[in-house]
Amino acid sequence: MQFSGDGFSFPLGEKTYIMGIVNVTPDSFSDGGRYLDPERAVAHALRLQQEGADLIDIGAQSTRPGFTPVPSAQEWERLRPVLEGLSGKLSVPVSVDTFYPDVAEKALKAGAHILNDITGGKEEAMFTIAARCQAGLILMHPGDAADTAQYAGSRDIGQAVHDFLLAAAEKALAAGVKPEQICLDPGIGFGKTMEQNRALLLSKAARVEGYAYLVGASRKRVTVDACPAPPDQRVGGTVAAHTLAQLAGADILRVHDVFEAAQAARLTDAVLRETGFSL
Ligand code: HH2
Repeated sequence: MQFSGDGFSFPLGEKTYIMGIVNVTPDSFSDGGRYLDPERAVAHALRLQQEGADLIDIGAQSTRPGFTPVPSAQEWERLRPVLEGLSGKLSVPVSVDTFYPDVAEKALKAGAHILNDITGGKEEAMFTIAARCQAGLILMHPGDAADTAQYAGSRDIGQAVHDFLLAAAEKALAAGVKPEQICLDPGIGFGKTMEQNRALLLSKAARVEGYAYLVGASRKRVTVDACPAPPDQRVGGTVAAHTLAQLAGADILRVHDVFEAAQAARLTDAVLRETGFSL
């Protein structure tokens, strides 16, 4: 199995891939304002590649709880100089964190390979664009999905997320996206209780067979809920979250601290492979 599309290919089951985060935003919860300047964002992306990122995710609006959406024109004005600045400089693929079809289309033309849609394909145009451009398509279980509200605790949350993601993948297939272009994501920290977030980290039920699986827990509240710390001091909890996600079958981890995440993921990969351990 692989996660692949035009210009990129990740064989699955061989290693856990590290997606480095570049937030071109003034207000992201953990690093808002640090990389709003395009030159700093470009330099950060190149540094993350050097630290071991297998792909780079560029986002231009914060989606932290209670966020106010940035209009698509403004989102594109933040993304454009960064994508242009990275052109020809990166050897790893780029994904763009957007739920706007017009931004998605422009970003793919400007060199991005993958669309990262945190709404799980609310705008069906995302499917047709991904199909036409043979782009990767990450579909995340969003915070406003009505199906999670009925699960007060952790019980069955994995199944609810699974069912939403399967339906999203099937809509993408119907629009002509190939299975290998699709990557599914349980949306840790999006509209879920702390108990649900914790359960999802180790949930094999949430993962849909036949598709790549991405988990994004980096520096999120779930990593330090029992032991509060500011966002730049959450690497310990983050690495523990990643290890749990690897046990549950994550293929890609979306991370801020690439060096530390890659170091830990390589160890977990090696132990799981050499011992044949599985839950
Ligand atoms: N989490 C965030 C943003 N985009 N995309 C996917 N596929 N999965 C995630 O878990 C995910 C995501 C939120 O984290 P971050 O980008 O660090 O913060 P902010 O939204 O405040 O910019």
